[in-house]
Amino acid sequence: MPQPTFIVVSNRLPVTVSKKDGKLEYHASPGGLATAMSSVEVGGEMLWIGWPGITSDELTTSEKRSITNKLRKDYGCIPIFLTKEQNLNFYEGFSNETIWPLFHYFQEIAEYNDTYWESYKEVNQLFAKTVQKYADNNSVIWIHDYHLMLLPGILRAKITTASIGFFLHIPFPSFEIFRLIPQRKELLEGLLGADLLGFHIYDYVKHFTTSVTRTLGHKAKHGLVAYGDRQVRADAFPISIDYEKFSSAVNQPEVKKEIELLDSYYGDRKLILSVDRLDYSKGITHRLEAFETFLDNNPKYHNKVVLMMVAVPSRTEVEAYKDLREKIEQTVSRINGRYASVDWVPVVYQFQNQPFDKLVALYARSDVALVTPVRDGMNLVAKEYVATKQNSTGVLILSELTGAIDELPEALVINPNDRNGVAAAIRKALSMTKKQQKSKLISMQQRIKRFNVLQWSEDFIEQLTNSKNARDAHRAKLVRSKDSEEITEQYQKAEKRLFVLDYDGTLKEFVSSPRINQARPPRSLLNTIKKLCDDPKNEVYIVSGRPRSALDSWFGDLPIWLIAEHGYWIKHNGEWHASTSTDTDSYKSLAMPIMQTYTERTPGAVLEDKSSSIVWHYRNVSSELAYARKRNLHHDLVHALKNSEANVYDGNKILEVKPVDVNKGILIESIEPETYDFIFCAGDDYTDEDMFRSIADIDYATTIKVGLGETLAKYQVKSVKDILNLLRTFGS
Ligand code: GDG
Repeated sequence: MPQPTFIVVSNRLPVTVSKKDGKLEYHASPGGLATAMSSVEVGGEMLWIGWPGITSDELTTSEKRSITNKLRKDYGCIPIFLTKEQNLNFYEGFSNETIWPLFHYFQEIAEYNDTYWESYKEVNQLFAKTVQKYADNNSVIWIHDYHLMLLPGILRAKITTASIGFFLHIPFPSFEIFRLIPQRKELLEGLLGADLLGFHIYDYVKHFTTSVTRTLGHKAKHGLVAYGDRQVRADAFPISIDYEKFSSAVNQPEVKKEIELLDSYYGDRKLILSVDRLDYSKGITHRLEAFETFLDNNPKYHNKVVLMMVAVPSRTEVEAYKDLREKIEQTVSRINGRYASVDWVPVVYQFQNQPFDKLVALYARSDVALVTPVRDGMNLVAKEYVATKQNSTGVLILSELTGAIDELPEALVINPNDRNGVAAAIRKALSMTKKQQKSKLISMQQRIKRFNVLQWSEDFIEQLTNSKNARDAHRAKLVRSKDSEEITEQYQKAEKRLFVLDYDGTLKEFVSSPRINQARPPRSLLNTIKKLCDDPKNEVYIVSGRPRSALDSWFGDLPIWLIAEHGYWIKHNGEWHASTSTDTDSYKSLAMPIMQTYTERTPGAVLEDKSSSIVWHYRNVSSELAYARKRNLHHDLVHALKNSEANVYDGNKILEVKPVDVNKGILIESIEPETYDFIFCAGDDYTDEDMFRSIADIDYATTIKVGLGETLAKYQVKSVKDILNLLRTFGS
């Protein structure tokens, strides 16, 4: 088999193309992603697809061709050329004026604009088209970040069995924030096209799965989302840095030279460092104001401390960034105006990107790193600062609203909105002993070193491969024509055959109401069952959660066994009898009033009172309300029934209270499966798993789950239609 192609897709390529005096230039793009990818091994070719940082409006056709050739040949990259307009509406617009602010909890500045959204869809389609040119069903595709949230879904529809992973580099906000975006449904459906979704920390995973459940109504448990015929996994993969690069850089002569320069300029003044892209999520003005408060409260530090503020230009065309820049510059001027003296400027502000050597020298020389985002997916600056401090001292002050806080709890933890708290942390940092500083640094360094960016990418790819293997294993259970022939052959050879068939969801598609008329078996189904009964070697059981009356009215004329209420009632030769002596009244009287109250309070919910159980159906309740009500009802019922003989079961859009000793597994054991030489048992939900488990070791038992979730059954089919087709092969 050919090796899979590994494709990385991100908005920006690791190489940026620019044009100077009519000549094309190629530079490495900033950021650690390229390093992270350098170690990934999937055996086959690796390609990187993305935008090279220059719009097609600025290029001639022959320049585009030349860029395409060079990027492919020298860098393994495939460029996607965006127009100026797409850059404006897709990148600056939907990505950076809608998603970015909202996902960082700046809902008041998020723009909801149809043109932005149309462009976002268009560019995601454009990316998909290019990916499709290079990918096939065997490929491993890793998509990065919030610009491309629709891409997994678009690709899944085209290349159905490729391994698709997605990593979000920014926070996934809580559902209350996420729900504000009008396109929330489309974005989630797009993401769910992936097999594996990576987030920096578990909080974001939880926010994502809650949003899926409450927006789309799909169940999510332990990060696993059951989505159509697939399972999508969401998990935390905290991104890290190239630890080796930062920890060893201080020894390089160029960096040493820069440190000497800083030393000669600042002497023994304390340096407080602030480094970020100029972005409102980074809390830069909060930082400045806290520093001002620190100066107000601590005159003894005047002339002895300098705040070195590096703000890297970012998204300079977006209005909010222009406003922020102005505000920062005004605040810097105010502070310097208030405190500067002939030989002291308290805030040194640089609105420019620093070369790597200078950046590392700043990390190395600074006594304190002041990292105060009001929201940050992870924050790599904090990790880089800690990694650079080899055999030296320094204090990290870190906002509790960054993802990095989980791995760097030894930092002085601050809330960026607490101006006095941050000022107090600066003072504390400046007065900590060298020993205290070292001990904190060492603990943090050990942690980051163990899990650096290479491990991060390897871990993600490994989990992505595992997801694919799990999916393949899942598919391996699907009944193919060869399996079908084998089952029919066993059937033909057998002398005494048992059929145990669940009804709703197995022999008949679910209907929106539990009412009996809608769920009535069609004539074709009755004929199929009748044909099975016509063979004297066959015994047929229809098992259902429904009440006796429904089964009587549907199948009363057929010579079969009927099992009602999941095994509580059994009918043979015209007589119903209960399979247990549990006193149903005692637990029903506890559960009924609670379930009635919830039904009245929940539009769309239906209560079904069976003789042994009570079922609360929420199939027709809006998914958000269903989520909230079901959780609370489950909790109240478990509490009320804790000393009773009944349990609460969480089924397919139902909650059911039923006796502990009634289940389909106990039922099938009572039928004495060992007295048959062919068993065919089919079902679709959690109650049927008890049957599958109870006959799992019998080699002449064929167990089949209808639907593609996890199962103990030997085989699976996708739909009711498939199981009926299989049943029709018997006796024909
Ligand atoms: C996003 C998420 C998440 C900064 N100034 C200079 C410079 N940098 C480099 C740093 C660091 C990177 O830029 C900044 O990374 P951050 O993680 O701090 O922040 P974002 O750019 O917002 O990144 C963030 C990250 O994605 C990864 O998933 O952690 O939460 O927002 O590496 O060193 N590099 C140079 N000169 C500078 O002046 N050379």
